[in-house]
Amino acid sequence: MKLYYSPGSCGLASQIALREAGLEFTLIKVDFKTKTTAEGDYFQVTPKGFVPALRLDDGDLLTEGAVILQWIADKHPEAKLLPHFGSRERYKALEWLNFVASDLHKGMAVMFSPLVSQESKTKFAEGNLISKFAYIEEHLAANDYVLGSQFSVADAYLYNVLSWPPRVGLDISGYPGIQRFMARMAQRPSVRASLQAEELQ
Ligand SMILES: N[C@@H](CCC(=O)N[C@@H](CS)C(=O)NCC(=O)O)C(=O)O
Repeated sequence: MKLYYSPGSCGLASQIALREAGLEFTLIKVDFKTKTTAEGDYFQVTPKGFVPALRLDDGDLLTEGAVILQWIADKHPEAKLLPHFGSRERYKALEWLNFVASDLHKGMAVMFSPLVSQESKTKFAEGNLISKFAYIEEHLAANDYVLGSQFSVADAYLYNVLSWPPRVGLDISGYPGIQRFMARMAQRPSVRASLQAEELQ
């Protein structure tokens, strides 16, 4: 398998999940500016031009981070990366994956956009993102992981996106539950290895 990524971007969660599942994979770095990899034109891999993308051993390609995470978890149920199909806990996990993908991830993406002025970013953070952090804080103040005591791929995604605020000048050090969660995640061998592989440590 090949995971297409760019250092520090939203492919980190997929890499963490692949490692948690004990899977073999090759990392292929995508240059966002040129949309190329060592293999050539990234648009030939996916016309979306986005990471993450996972090339499966049978040649098929999966895109959309939250979907890649579910595929990894479902292909390797022994790793217990998601609750089983049909259970109430499964829908709780999907609820979080969806929240991280649609609200948090894309909200944070505004903060990185060269199309948005700093003034608008500051207003957006105050009017949109702070309430998201507060919601997450309330949950993590009472739970070690998104689903309670058990790690899941939703944690990988949440950790991934919550590592971005300091990069855009958003201070989240005042959320103790989030800080404890980030520290807990940073201890996992899968996370350490992924950060190292992306040369972020
Ligand atoms: N809907 C996609 C969005 C993925 C996405 O936003 N990827 C960003 C990095 S976090 C990207 O590839 N950006 C390319 C660019 O900015 O040129 C998903 O959830 O996987």
